[in-house]
Amino acid sequence: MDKFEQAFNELIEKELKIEPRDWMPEKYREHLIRQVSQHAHSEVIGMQPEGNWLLRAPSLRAKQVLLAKIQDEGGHGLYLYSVAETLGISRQEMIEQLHTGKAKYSSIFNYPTLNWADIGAVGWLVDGAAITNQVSLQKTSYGPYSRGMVRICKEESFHQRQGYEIMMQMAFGTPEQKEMAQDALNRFWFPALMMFGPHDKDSAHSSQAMKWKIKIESNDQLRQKFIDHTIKQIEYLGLTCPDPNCKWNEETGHYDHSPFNWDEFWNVVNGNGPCNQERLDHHKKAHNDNKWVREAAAAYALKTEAQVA
Ligand code: BYC
Repeated sequence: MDKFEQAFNELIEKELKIEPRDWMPEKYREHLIRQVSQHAHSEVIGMQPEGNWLLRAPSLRAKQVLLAKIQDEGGHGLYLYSVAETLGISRQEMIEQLHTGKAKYSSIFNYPTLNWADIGAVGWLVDGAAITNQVSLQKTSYGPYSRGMVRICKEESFHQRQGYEIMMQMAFGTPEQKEMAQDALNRFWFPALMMFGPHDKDSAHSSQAMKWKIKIESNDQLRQKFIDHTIKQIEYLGLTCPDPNCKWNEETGHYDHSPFNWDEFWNVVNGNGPCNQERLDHHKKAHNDNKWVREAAAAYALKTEAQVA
């Protein structure tokens, strides 16, 4: 082991941060590029199911709050693309990887948002699951990713509250609204749990990610944490968990759950979910339509640079 590798290992061992200027193993760099770019794509693609309801929000207040949330998600994407760029990949390459299917984005965004209660369920469950993971990632070993997570988590907490507020309005509203809230919970419960990825035993990247402290907690640990605190929120709403086996287990000190439908998960991850094609087509079109903006910004930057010189 040379002195660079030793220095890297010591930083990991002491739970100090690896910074862009530091030496790092090529595999560590590649691992982070994969995870962070996929995280960035998720933030950006995640704007679509919510954007779908902007023009149909039930009040001006609801519209303003939703708009602010969606703009935050775009901002999260930008922080994360910047984090990935510090590892030596360009934004353009990352977008190409998304468009060619080489890079993934979270499975959850391939499900449709059919009505306003779904917007509540997305904010509450999807952002709730995202925060559970991201709070853990605040301690990740790569400095820029860790610091990005601190800011993102602050904003995600507002997003989760936004979703839960909608759920409260629906669940404590008319019987029809309560029914819509229950239906949204029924449809989003299992897909939200699958956001944490496959079981630890089937997770290709977890073991190495945990050795490098990129991941601090495993897929199953985080999923269980999310189930344990969300059940109480379901009870407060007076709704029913769609999983009949989700019962408190005195022995484990956690809630049990039914087996997940991993065939459905892999089907969605591999591009065959209800909205995969629509999400990618929309992104490609927006990217092409906005080419002139990128060109104008680049030309302006060049002009300004020449003036300064
Ligand atoms: N969807 O070895 P594994 C948000 C892939 S929230 C799609 O366990 P890893 C937002 C995985 O990439 C969501 N693919 O992988 C919220 C790998 O395939 P590749 C974003 C998934 O990386 C509200 C393969 O399956 N959050 O943005 O150790 C509004 C094997 O899995 C999924 C993050 O991205 C999935 N659910 O663990 C708007 C958090 N799960 O790459 C936006 C950062 C697994 O070999 N990411 N796969 O082709 C992570 O923490 C980890 O990457 C994961 C997966 C826990 C997601």
